[in-house]
Amino acid sequence: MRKLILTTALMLAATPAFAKEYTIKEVTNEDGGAKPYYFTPDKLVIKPGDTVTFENAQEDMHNVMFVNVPKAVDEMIMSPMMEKKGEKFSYKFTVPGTYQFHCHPHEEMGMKGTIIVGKASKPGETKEMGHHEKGEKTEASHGHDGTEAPDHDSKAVPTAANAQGTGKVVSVDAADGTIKLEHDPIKSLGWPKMRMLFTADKSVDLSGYKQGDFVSFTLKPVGGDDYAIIALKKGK
Ligand SMILES: [Cu+2]
Repeated sequence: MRKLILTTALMLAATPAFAKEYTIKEVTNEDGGAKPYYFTPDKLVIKPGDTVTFENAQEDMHNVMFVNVPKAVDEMIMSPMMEKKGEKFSYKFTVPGTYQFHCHPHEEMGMKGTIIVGKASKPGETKEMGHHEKGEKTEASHGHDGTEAPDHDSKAVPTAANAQGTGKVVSVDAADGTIKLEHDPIKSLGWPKMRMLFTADKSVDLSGYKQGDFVSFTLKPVGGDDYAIIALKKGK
């Protein structure tokens, strides 16, 4: 009997008495500037059992993807795309360690953050989560029949099919085969209006384009999260 009581006491001690709830906001700074998109706070230290809620601070597109997590985490932690002010995504953290996350549409603009649960992970104790896998898989299975694996999560994951877009030319480097565009939102990829540098396929002639031109274009996934322009024409 005494043994049983002791076991119960140990179990109680291991369970956090008061799990806390935290909020991280996803912010678009309308004025642009050096930090147009960010999470706030972008660093958080919590205890196992605590819950973090990500909340969209305005009408804009953001999401949350955990890209590097403790090895014992066996699921992809990822929110659907959020578009409306006040939209939320919550996750309860139970595995201790260091978690790194980003907003997929704004990753390249530095929209990312870190959550430490209990104790920071040492080097080698975390793993990359494969949110790139989907694109690579589709790329690998890019057969002549054009069939794609069924998409059970099309709301949450940007699709890896070709995508159409429109936008305005910011700059062109025809010799380098790159073009910077301020593109309009691309719904099928979950991308908001953004400035992005694209590589153009060799078949695309960039020499006739200049700053300020309105363009329509087709993007093709080329592995990971990268897309190349495979067709380009003037006008929207
Ligand atoms: Cu974002």
